[in-house]
Amino acid sequence: MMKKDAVDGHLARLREDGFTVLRDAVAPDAVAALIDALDRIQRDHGLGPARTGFEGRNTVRINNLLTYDPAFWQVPLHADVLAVAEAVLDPELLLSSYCSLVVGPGQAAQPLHADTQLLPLPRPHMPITLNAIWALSDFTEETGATRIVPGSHRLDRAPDYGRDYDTVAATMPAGSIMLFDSALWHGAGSNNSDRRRYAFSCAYCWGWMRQQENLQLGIPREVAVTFPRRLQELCGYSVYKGQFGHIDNHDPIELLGRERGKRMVWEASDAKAAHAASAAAGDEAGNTALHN
Ligand SMILES: O=C(O)CCC(=O)C(=O)O
Repeated sequence: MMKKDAVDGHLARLREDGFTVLRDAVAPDAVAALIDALDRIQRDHGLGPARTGFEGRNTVRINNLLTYDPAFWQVPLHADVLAVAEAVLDPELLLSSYCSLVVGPGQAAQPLHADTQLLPLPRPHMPITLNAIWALSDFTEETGATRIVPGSHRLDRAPDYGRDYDTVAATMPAGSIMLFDSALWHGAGSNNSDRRRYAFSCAYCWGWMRQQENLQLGIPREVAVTFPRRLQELCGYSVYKGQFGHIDNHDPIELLGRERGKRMVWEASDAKAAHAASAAAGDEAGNTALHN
């Protein structure tokens, strides 16, 4: 479990620079197993590069990753990433999107963007989504480390599409995770090496927001029932503050066969009022007994 001081350090860097890096966050054997799983899934499912310039025609992105292999479940559940994400957002956060980013040799740099720039919010704004880029390969200038504009999450605009800006490469060794505020200007770098650059993007948003990927429809129920409870909640089988996301006054986690989920806010208010009334009645009885 990450110590509070360490969480605070990451929060301060996120506020100031818009990004922070967790070093040695993934053990080398876990990194190797995840790369093997990505290669196997790509082969077994005959998956190929993306079909748009933005996604990269020499970049393999596997969306809806949780449906492919339990090996991928651990990624959104990374304890240290969640500790920081919950501090930036809150513990009722959701998984917004989760995909692989395997940038092939020769892939040109991706246009700079901010992940939530299409949302009609005045900028700068509070953090609404926190992205975690998992480096499964060494992220160097040559292999196509993500390019970023430090501090750009505090600007009042998003970048113009396709324009060149001064950027820095978010270099980090394999096993590191870069967390960044979704308002930060960034994009995959060009891969000028002869190796594939393996990574994940795993983004978390507030529980009151619409997720980027529709995980409740995208993940078949028979797969979702096998997830650990926390992963089910992250995927949207949960309610925010006992209000947003309910189904007929019930927590959607119950649709996955879980025991009673969270109480809805209305029921909780009644329970609170009943508790207060019985406490007051108890006091009255106690006071009456004292005075007799
Ligand atoms: O691959 C990367 O380094 C970043 C990818 C990215 O920002 C995106 O696809 O939105």
